[in-house]
Amino acid sequence: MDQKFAQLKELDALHHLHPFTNHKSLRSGGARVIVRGEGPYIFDSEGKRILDGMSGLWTTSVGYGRSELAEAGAAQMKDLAFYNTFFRTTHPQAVRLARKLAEIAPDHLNNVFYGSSGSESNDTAIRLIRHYWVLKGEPKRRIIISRKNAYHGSTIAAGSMGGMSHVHQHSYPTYEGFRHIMDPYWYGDSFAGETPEQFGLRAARALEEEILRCGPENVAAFAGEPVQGAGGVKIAPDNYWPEIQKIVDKYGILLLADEVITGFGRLGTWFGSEYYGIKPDFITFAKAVTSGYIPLSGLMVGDRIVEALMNHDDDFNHGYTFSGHPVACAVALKNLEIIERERLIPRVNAFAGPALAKMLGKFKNHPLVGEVRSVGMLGAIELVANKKTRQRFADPGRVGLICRNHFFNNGFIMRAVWDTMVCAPPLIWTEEHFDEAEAVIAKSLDATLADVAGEVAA
Ligand code: PXG
Repeated sequence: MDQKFAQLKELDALHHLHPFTNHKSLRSGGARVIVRGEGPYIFDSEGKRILDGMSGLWTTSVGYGRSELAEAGAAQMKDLAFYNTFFRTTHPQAVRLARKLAEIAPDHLNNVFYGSSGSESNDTAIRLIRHYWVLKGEPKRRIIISRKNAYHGSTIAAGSMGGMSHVHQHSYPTYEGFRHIMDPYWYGDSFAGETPEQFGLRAARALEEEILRCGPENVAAFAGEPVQGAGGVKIAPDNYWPEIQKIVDKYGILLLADEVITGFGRLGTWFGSEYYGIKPDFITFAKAVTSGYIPLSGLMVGDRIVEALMNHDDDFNHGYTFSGHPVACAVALKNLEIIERERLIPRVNAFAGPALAKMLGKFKNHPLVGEVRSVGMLGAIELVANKKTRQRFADPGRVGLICRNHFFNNGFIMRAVWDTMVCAPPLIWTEEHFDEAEAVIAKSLDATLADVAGEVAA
C-alpha cells in the first residue's frame, strides 16, 4: 500500500472514533480508506474499484463526482457562505428550496423546518408533535408509538423513538413516552401458513392494540419508515399502510413518516408516502435530498400543524445554527434539478426497480437464500440455514459478515443487517451495473456457501 495511506490508517486508528463501531477491533484491524467516487463506483486507497450497492449509506442517489453539485456549492459559498435563519432573517436558497419541497411533497405538506441530519429532524418532529397537542389543549397526548427495529437516528430522543435495543442500551436511559410495536416483517415473523395479507393486518392492528393499552387520550402520534431500511429492508405487505392510516384516523393521532431513506425517488415516487397512499402529518427527510454532497435534512410539516402554530402567539423554542444552511440548500436545489432533468424517478418505475427485482430474483433458488424482496431501488436477500423451515444460522450476523466480505473482496458493496443482505443502489444504475452486481452476488453467495456448507440444510 502507498506509504501515505498506510500512515493515514494509523492516524485514523489513533485519533478517530467511528460511528456504531467496536473501537477495540477497529483500532487493531484498521479502517478501509475510500479516496474517490465516480458515478456508481468508489475507489479505495489500494486503487480497488468498488460498485457501491448502498449509495454511500442510502444517500448518493445521483452517483458520485457530479461537478454541477460542486459548482452549485462553490457559487453559493462565494455569494453568501452562511447566514442564520433565526431572528426574522432568511436567504434566497432556503426559500427556493422550501418552495420546491412544498411542490414535490404530498399536497397537504407545504412547510419545512430545516436541520442537518435525519436524527435532528426527528428530534424536531418529536418536539413539534408534543407542542402541537399542547397548543390544541390536549397536553396529555405525549406518547409516540413506533416500531421495533425502526431506525430514526442516534440522538437520545430519535434513538428512543427508534426501536433498536442496542441503541436503547446506550441511552442511559431512553426517554420515556415511546412505545414500540412489532414491525411488518413477513418473512421473519409470520406464523406458518399466514399469508402476507393476514400478516399485514395483524401487524397493523398491533398499533390499535397499543393505542388502547396506552389510552387513546394519551397517544400523540405514530411514527414509521415507509420501508424499514437499517432494520433490514422490511417491506410491509400492501395492506399494512392503508390499515395503519385507518387506525391513525380513527383515533385522531398524528402520523410521522420517516422518509430519510425512502424520500426523493427511491421507491419510484418523490416520497414513499405517495407510493403507499398514506397522508402523513410530517415527513422527515435527509440523505438523498443533496445526494449526500453536503449535510441537509428537514421536517415537512402538514397544514393542520402549521395552522395550530399560526393560531398561537408563543414561540416554538427549537432550531439549529445550520437550519436552512444556504450552501446545503443550493446543493439540494441542484440535486433535485438533476433528478428531474434526468427523469430518474420515472426511470425507477420503468427500468431500475424492475431490473433490481429481476436481478435479485435470480438468486431465490440458491441454497443459502430464504427470500429475496425489493421495492423500487431497495432490496434484500435473506440468508438462512434451511430454506424450507426458514431456520437461521446460529450466532446471527456471522454469516452475513462472511457474505459481505466476499462481496467487498469481489468489488461490490451490500450491507449486512444480521444475516439479511440489503442494498440501495443509486438511481442511475444501467444494465451494465445490474449485470456486474449479479455476477458478484453469484460468486459471493457460492463462496459463502462453501464457507458454511456444513451448516446448510440440503
Ligand atoms: N431515519 C432513518 C429512516 C434513517 O435511515 C436516520 C433517520 C438518521 O439520520 P442521520 O442523518 O442522523 O444519520 C436514518 C439514518 C445503516 C445506517 O447502518 C442507516 C442510517 C444511518 C447510519 C447507518 O443502515 N440511517
